[in-house]
Amino acid sequence: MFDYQKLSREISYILRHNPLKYNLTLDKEGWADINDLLQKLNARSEWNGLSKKDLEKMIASSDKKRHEIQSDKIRAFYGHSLKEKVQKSPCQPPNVLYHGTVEKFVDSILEKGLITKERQYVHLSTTPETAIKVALRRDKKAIILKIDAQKAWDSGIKFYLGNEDIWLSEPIASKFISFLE
Ligand code: HQG
Repeated sequence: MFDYQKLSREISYILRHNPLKYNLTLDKEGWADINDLLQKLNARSEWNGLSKKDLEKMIASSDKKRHEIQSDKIRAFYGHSLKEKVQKSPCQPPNVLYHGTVEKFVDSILEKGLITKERQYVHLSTTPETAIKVALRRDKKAIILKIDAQKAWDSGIKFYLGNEDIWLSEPIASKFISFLE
């Protein structure tokens, strides 16, 4: 039985930051060949015996979708840290997205808009529920902002699909931001 949390971190590292170190090539959309990946991992004693079934279990047992498998390929969702390289193309977002934040940031957000801070992109949620969860990581009281994603996209701000709960974007000017009633 493998430690799937550890495996997930390891695979994120390989696919997001350092595929070359493992002699893996990713295609334009970030996909790596599962058999190549397994071969590299199996060469290490810790992951000896690892199979595709384990990768599937790893994804199923994670609370967040960090990876996806399609037939014989696997890729990591991206956007979590500054170092990550985006391999996907911009993508038109839903009309409205949400951002969960906390009271102490509100004035600054209304002044400067949403900025990326330590990340490569601003994280936006597809539902208010997800935005609330993101905000509650920081404070007991969540502030939920509504983003006019359609207008932001029309104005040239780029959006990228993160996973089914999260979209990523370039900084969002305050004129596209309102409070969720
Ligand atoms: C705030 C988790 C002042 C912003 C979750 C947020 C999420 C500003 C904080 C993902 C600002 C940045 C991302 C401005 C934005 N002035 N504060 N102009 N603009 N902020 O952690 O959105 O754990 O970088 O509101 O699932 O909280 O990484 O972003 O409070 O999707 O897997 O600055 O983190 O995923 O904080 O969370 P973060 P976030 P992982």
